Amino acid sequence: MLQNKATSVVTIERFIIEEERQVPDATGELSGVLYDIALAAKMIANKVRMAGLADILGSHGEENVQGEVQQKLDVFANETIIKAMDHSGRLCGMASEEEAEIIPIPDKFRCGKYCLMFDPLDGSSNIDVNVPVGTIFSIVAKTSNGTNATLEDFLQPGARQVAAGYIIYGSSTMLVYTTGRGVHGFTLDPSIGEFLLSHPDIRMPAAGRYLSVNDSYEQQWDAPVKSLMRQLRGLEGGRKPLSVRYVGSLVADVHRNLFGGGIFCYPANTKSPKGKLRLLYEANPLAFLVEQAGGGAIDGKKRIMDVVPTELHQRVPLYIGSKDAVDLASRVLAGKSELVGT
Ligand code: P6P
Repeated sequence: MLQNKATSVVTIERFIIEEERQVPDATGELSGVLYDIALAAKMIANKVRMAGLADILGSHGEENVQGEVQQKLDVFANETIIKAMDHSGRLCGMASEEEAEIIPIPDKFRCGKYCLMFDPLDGSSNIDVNVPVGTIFSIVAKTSNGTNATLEDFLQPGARQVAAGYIIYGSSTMLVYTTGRGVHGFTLDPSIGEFLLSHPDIRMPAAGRYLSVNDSYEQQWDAPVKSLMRQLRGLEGGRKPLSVRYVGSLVADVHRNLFGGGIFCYPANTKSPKGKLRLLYEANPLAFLVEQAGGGAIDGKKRIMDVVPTELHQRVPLYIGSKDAVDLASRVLAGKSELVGT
């Protein structure tokens, strides 16, 4: 189903301002954070686009907090976002997948009222083989007293997000975001260095076409998960089988399903008993965006955006996509399907 296409040239800056004007008590601070994210995205896109040419491929050699070997582009993306955001006076702190602790705003800069959480370059292990990678971001308002953000400000349920989105660095660079007033997509025109509105009011098809899952973990799943995957594949329960599409890059898989409909699943398994994906800067922002587009996102037991975080880098199982498929997942994983265990 082709999404409605924009019919005139609208830059992301103009769109953000027009959205801001619809919010009576808007101060323009959130708009400023979104501009700054778009700027950082352009700088990262430029580097990612050239990755195959410059000698910045290969691992940076140092391990990040996840115990993963960092690609140099990971480091660049992380530093680019921090430098683009830390002096604006709109944030009171940041949290990154690449940093063990929260990132304070330097004393020389003013603090604002928002906290930014981000995965600077998700799926970066795909860079060397030219597979799309992405940046994911989530914004919440500070709730603690005092000027600088505390850990408490970041450990808010996803339902408290004021904005969220991602940038996908693929055949084109797209920025897709929501502030709770629908989901809108902007495509970077590199010839003028502008993100132009290309996909206003994105709606996720209710019935999906795609199943995105790494079933090399099948032996490590529990019975309800195995039954869910068999039902999604049309092997039991009489459902129309979904086509399996798995890139291994979260943003790419979710982006495709956003337009084509479908479900992305990263269940808990014996290797990752709490799942692999991160709640604060992967599951929550994508859940906000997908719900705004008419889809759903659960951890297998509850709505992702209702999970109360306890740690900055905590992991969750993730089932995200078209409402029809996520509702099935919810029933089957809660043991409400007669097929479980067959
Ligand atoms: P697996 C990439 O490393 C990532 O964090 C996500 O982008 C992706 O969805 C997932 O891990 C892939 O994990 O275990 O299937 O390789």
